[in-house]
Parts: sequence; structure tokens; C-alpha cells
Amino acid sequence: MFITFEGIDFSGKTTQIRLLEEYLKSAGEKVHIVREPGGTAISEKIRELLLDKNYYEMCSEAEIFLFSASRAQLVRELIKPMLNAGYFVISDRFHDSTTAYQGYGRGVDLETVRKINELAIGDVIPDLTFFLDLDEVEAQKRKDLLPASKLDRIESANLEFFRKVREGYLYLSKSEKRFRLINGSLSVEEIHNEIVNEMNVLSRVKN
Ligand code: Z5A
Repeated sequence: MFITFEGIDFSGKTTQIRLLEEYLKSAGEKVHIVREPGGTAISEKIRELLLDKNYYEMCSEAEIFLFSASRAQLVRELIKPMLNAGYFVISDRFHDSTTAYQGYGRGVDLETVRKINELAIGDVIPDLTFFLDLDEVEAQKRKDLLPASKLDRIESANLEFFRKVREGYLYLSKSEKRFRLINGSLSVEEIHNEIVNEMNVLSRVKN
């Protein structure tokens, strides 16, 4: 199974992915975790460029191609082979991030985003996408606990940008059947329990 986690930054994706990994491994499953952008040598190089605060001049078109180039490599070099080898692959972000951030956030034409996403991922479509929904003000409170110098190029954007990104995710959660919206302001344990319940429901349906 291919599972993706989405949400604005600081919504708690990484925390939940670690818990789900432990849960699946303790049930005897083979699990591989990847993050976007990144995950292969080429994709990690692209990540450095994308998040570097020396490049605020990066235009939205360059940004979408770089995220998608990183993803195209990750899909073919790692995700597809791991799925074929029977692994649960869990990705911290995938193509829905491009729709939400570059499409809704930056304003790249949504039909163009759809075509670029299609080229990047081919037939590798997530089976299940957990969207941890946290509003931008709550996310900012978590962000404020860190010194501003620790934030990367994209995390340093303003609240209005993240409001639009969230709006994109909310739209996707209504239009994509594979989306499961989870309230990201619940406790870590409550969110984990919801995720495990969803996984159990899905595996019952599949069997
Ligand atoms: N991006 C894009 O624009 N287009 C694309 O196509 C793709 C990505 C793929 C990648 O950043 C950036 O690239 C990202 C989107 C953009 N930028 N932004 N903004 P990244 O990989 O460095 O980071 P991230 O994906 O944004 O995640 P993150 O900042 O690491 O946050 P997170 O993984 O969602 O959350 P976390 O690390 O699990 O938790 C954050 C904090 O909240 C931490 O202190 C936790 O202890 C706390 N936390 C977690 N859960 C809870 C709950 N339930 N309650 C209270 N506190 C909690």
C-alpha cells in the first residue's frame, strides 16, 4: 500500500508517520518511509535548492518543476520498486502538496499543475492520504516555538499563503475519495488512534 500524509507545515505529519511506522512494523509489516522533497540522492540535492533561504527570487514556475523533478526521480528509483517488493510505502507529502502549495498557494494554473503532477507520478497514485488539518494560526503558534532562523524558504511565507494552501487541501479532501481529513489540533494519541482505525477499516475492505 502507498500511503501519503499531507497538511500545512507543523501540522504533525512527521510525528504521526513515526507512530504509524511503529504500529505497522509491530504487526510484522515491511515499511519504508520517504519524505518530499527528497528521498534519493538527486531528490535531496533538489531539496537543498528548494528550501534554501538564499533563493527567495525563485519563481513559481521554477519551483513547481523542481518539486516535480524531485518526485519523478523518487517515484521511479524508490517508491515503485518498494511497492512491487511488497512494502508499505509512507510518504511525508506527495503530489497533493504541489496542488496545494504551488496551485492554490502560489497561483499556478490548476490544470497545468494537474498535468505536471501526472507526468511526475505516472501511475503511482496513493491508496490513502491522511490530511492533518490545522489552521494556519494554530500552525504559526507551533512555528513560533522555534527561532525564525530555523525556518526554511517556504516555511517563512506569510499567514495568507498558508491560508490559501489549507483551502487547497480542504478542496482536495472533498473531491478525492482517498483523502481522510483528520483534525490536526487533537492530541498526538487521538490522531494516531484515528489513523489506525482508518487503516483497519481499509484492510477489512480489501480482504
Ligand atoms: N512543498 C511544496 O511547496 N510543494 C511540494 O510539492 C512539496 C513540498 C512536496 C517541505 O518542508 C516544504 O516544501 C513544505 C511544503 C513544501 N514547506 N512548508 N511550509 P519540510 O519537509 O521541511 O517540512 P514539512 O513537510 O512542512 O513538515 P514539518 O514542518 O516538519 O512539520 P510536520 O511534519 O507536519 O509536523 P511535526 O514535525 O510532526 O510537528 C511539528 C511540531 O508540532 C513539533 O514541535 C511537534 O512536537 C508538534 N506537534 C505534532 N503533533 C502535535 C499535536 N497533535 N499537538 C500539538 N503539537 C504537535
